[in-house]
Amino acid sequence: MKIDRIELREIRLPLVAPFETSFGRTFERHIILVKVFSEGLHGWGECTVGENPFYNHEFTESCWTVIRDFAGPMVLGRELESPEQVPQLTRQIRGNKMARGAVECAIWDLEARRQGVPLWQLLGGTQEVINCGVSLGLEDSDAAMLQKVEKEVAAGYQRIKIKIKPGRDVEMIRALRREYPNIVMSVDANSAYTLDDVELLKKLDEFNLLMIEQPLSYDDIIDHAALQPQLKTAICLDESILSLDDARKALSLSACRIINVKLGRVSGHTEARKIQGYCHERAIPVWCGGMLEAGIGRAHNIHMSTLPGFVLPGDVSASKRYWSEDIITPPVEVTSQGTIPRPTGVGLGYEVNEKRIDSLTTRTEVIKL
Ligand code: OSB
Ligand code: MG
Repeated sequence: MKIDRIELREIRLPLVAPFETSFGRTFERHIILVKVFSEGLHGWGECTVGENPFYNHEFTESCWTVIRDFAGPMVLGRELESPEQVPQLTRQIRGNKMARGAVECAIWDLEARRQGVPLWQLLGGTQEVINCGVSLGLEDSDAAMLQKVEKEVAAGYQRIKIKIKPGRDVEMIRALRREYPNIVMSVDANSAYTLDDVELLKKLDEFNLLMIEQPLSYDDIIDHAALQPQLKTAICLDESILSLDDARKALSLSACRIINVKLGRVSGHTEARKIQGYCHERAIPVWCGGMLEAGIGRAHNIHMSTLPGFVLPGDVSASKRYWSEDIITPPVEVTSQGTIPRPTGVGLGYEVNEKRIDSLTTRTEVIKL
């Protein structure tokens, strides 16, 4: 296949409720969509980057520039035998994986459509349903937090993840555990702590958590390796893992016992699949993380989560938790068992609502031969 045209657009999509992590609060998403064209067919990707360089170094504006000026031109007009060649074509770009991953994911969708198969099949997915959890943003009060937990437990989600930060950690989790002693619960600090906080982090061991996600610096492996043996609870790395090499290093240093895989953070399906394969061989559980994706990114996450290494519930939840109306139809829905059946249609298996996308678009750019 040869990519003859790439359309970029930015859409703005308000969240149904603000989402707060230790690094800030998001009210409205600014999302870049990538549509790649080849021989009369097309594929869709979504750039899973934040609006600010607060989760990692990338942000919407940096990705727009990197895709438009570098990643897009590097794949345009190239004869591709497989989407797995895309990381090679863009390897000259250092970092900026979310930008590169958006293009790579679009080409995977295109290839699945070209072959007339669902994307999960092209990727080698084996699971018929994927297991879903939710990620709950910070709230000012424990009462508000409890209410959100109650709602999502009732909806059937298999795991509840709570965002924490200094001052909203041990006592809040204690309060939630008092009401919900038996649910599968985890916490995510988004790098809000340092090794000076070991005593505080040890207190979390009391609460039978499935994992503590990314307690220390976003770019650290070594300090996590010092922390893990001091905790009973498994550490899960998110921000620190950008590649298979990072996963290998983290595991060989025992810096974590679980890995969160995010498509954008690791530059797309090719690398995500390598990480899950490596972990699966070693019985290290992985799960699919989320970046407040709209429907296209959400759909890519669903397909990735059918791979055999994805053994823990992911942050892949229903569209309606974030959007009054998604950009795909039907919206992503989750069963009362906390599962999503794998899509049956070709490519992403959802219809992209181009009318809605048009109405949300704030800028467009066409890259062509
Ligand atoms: O660390 O997993 C994270 C959202 C934005 C940035 C980082 C993270 C998150 C989430 C949300 O936890 C997960 C979701 O999309 O539901
Ligand atoms: Mg995280």
